[in-house]
Amino acid sequence: MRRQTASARERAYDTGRRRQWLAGEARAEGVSRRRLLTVLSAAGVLAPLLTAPGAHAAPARGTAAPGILKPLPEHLFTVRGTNAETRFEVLRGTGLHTPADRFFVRNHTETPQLDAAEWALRVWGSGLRGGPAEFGIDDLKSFRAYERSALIECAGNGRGLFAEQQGQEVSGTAWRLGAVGSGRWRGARLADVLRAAGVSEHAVDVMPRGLDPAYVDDGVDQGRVRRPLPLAKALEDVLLAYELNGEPLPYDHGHPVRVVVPGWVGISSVKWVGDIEVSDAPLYSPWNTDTYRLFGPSYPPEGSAPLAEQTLKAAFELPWEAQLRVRTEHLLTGRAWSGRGGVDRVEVSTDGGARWRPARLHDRARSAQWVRWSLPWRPERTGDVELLARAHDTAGRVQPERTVFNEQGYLFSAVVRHPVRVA
Ligand SMILES: Nc1nc2c(c(=O)[nH]1)N[C@H]1C(S)=C(S)[C@@H](COP(=O)(O)O)O[C@H]1N2
Ligand SMILES: [Mo]
Repeated sequence: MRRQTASARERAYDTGRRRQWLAGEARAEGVSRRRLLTVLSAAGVLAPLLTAPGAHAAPARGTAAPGILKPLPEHLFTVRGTNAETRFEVLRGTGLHTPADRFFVRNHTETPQLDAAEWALRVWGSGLRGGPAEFGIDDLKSFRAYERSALIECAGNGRGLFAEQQGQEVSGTAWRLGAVGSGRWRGARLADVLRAAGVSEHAVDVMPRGLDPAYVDDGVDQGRVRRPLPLAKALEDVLLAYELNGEPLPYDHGHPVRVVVPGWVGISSVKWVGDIEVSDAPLYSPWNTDTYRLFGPSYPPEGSAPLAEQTLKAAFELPWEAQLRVRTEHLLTGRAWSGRGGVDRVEVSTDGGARWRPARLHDRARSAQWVRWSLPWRPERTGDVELLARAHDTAGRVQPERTVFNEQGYLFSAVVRHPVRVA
């Protein structure tokens, strides 16, 4: 119930910020005029002249990921353009947290090799009581350190299943379910840093920006990766993390410092953060206007409110089209997770969805974290089968049979039909 209030709050907030924009109070560098007009038409003042943006070409699938520094052996990763997807089967037996060598990478451009000793975070903007403040890595480490276990999951995780399972074409990287990883993050609380920087009572938005190169999409320079967070979330549980699983952050995951926004879509967790604008007026960037909203026939022309919480998913720790031996007992294992509350029930079907059996859960339900589950299965017949796992979360949600279409293929949440061959 509390969470429903939170999403209602998010909608009200979005409406409020649009009004402020119309009053000339918002800033929106790098947001196309066309997109802003669409967003603003939702405030009811401008007529909805424009439709949602056209589909972008899907990035080509390659065997090397330009710009990723860590090794990407084929048994651990599927490379998709500038990104690398974790093969879910290699999470089997890895524990709650994903080892850095198999943590998925989502890069808009390329990993910059930054030197922690030279790095500094600049906090600036109209939402501060005074001028800008700067924090080096030692300053950041002098704040009380917090450790938080949290998933990072791309909003497009599972996107490939819109086509594969629902026959719907969407734009963007066609991930299966491996654009998610779990980390033990250590760092300073963003709230503490903002307070030290002198955040004022008039601040409404906080926008971290990465130090990786500017993102050019279809020939349009969108500037550096940046996305506003409402101040309420920024003060709640966001970290400026400098460690992953007890080690300094790896280059590809934001070294020396990244933002970690528990439970929210991955784009919120800006890597290689170099500055944070604190604003007394709403901020827009292409990452909360053009993308990371839901567009399509079921949504308003300006799209849904900017995406925040993650959805609900379950996955088998098995290769896609795994070969399993007949008349042998197999221990099916997997993980299930939700951006709202935690997962407290997982059911598995080995007959295409006719009958469901409860899986055993190995972790307690926790927010922004997955649970591991298992179920023994002895297939008696040879042939192709689809295995299904269905998660329920503590907010009362359950995975549906289909996900409502959106053009950019975000927040896939339907029960996945995982193909295996029994031989
Ligand atoms: N600076 C910067 N931050 C970024 C990105 C990026 O390209 N540049 N990608 C975002 C997206 S879309 C996701 S899903 C996560 C991925 O985090 P990971 O690469 O550590 O798994 O980082 C987010 N933060
Ligand atoms: Mo993402």
